[in-house]
Amino acid sequence: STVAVVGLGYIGLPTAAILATNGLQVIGVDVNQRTVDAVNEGRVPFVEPDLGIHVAGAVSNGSLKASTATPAADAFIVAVPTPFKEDHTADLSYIEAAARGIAPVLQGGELIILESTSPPRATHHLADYLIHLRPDLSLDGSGGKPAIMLAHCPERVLPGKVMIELVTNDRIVGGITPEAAEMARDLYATFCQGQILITDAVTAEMAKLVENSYRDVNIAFANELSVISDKLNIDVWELIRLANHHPRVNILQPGPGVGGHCIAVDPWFIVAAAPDEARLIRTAREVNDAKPGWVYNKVIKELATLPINIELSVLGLAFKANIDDLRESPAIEIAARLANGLPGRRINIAEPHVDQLPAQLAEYSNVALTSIEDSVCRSGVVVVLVDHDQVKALPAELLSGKCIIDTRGAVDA
Ligand code: SAJ
Repeated sequence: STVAVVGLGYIGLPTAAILATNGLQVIGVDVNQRTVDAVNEGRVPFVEPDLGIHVAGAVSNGSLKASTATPAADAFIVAVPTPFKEDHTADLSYIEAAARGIAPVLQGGELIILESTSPPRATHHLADYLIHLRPDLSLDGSGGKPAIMLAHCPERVLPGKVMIELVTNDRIVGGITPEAAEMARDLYATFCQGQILITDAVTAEMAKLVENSYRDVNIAFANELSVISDKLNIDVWELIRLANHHPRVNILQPGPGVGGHCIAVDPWFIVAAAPDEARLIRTAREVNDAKPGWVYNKVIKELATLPINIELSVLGLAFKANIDDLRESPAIEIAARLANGLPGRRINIAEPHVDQLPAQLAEYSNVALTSIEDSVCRSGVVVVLVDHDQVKALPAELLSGKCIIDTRGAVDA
């Protein structure tokens, strides 16, 4: 059978490639002609380990093709962005655009799966929108009209381990109807070795949001502890290490804030759906969003009494350790505020995973990109923002005598 995967990004392209290498005929659909051309040449337009081999193999044996037009197919997987708007509600316009592509080619009997992380009831919204575009079809065969099968199957893969986690993770499949859920389960069973758990669409949507909110709330707890510990003048890392010896306590690690495209976004979809009830989830977001500003103020305070020729070292820009992804990074936010707030003081930024400063920092003449060692050696104050392995490996001698603000507990000071 044939599957059309709409949206060839970080989730859609790996899913298309896995389906194609497991015996299905797959057409990847994307609005971006360059993405389509790249895939048709067997190339991957972004970095993800092992994805290239899968795409190249599937394209060369003819099981994967890409197109800007949505073709007729037995199943459709929608994996388009669902960013959040200024008011923290989700922007469903990409899902609606995907639906406008799918609607004309439907005949009845097709399976349509929404994979994008979505606010509660987005799958119902997609279903209703498709029926609005195609009033000759139904969701359950009512009125004698042919049915289309709608389901939500949220992705849960960790960037950097996508090709492994796609196969090994358990999957949640939520149907608008039980028949839709069963059809979706059969499709994922072609490549998923984990358990496939069946539920309704809204519960599946919430499960994904809750997983990331759970992590956000727990990181907020750690971040709040770091601020309290600073006030009480105790070492938060020792505090957490000791408390975690309790058999039922497992506190996460504080940091400069929460970055990435999921954990800092998804909890807002729950808050938007239940604003009066989601108090803890909202507060956790606020605690984590406040952390970069707190770190900034702390650095400014340390530097206030130091002569202007004492340089500042900033270690790490990525949103977490050992990746090159700078988008939505609290480290960038802090570095940019420091660059702006410390005119005349030289700031030596080290980020071993990039070879040029990102746009947010490039305009400042007081900022330079350099190596970790050089950054530390020339500076009197060192701010650690990312616990890259190279940062953790810094020898203690290099750091001795310097003022160190370590937001990750990464260095041995
Ligand atoms: N962080 C801390 N302290 C910690 C753990 C993380 O400050 O103890 C920070 C990180 O530095 C980073 C942010 O939180 O800035 C998020 O990093 P992460 O590793 O927790 O998660 P992501 O964003 O890379 O991926 C998450 C994963 N979700 C969960 O672990 C519940 C992944 O499985 C999801 O598929 C992904 O979000 C997604 O796409 O939703």
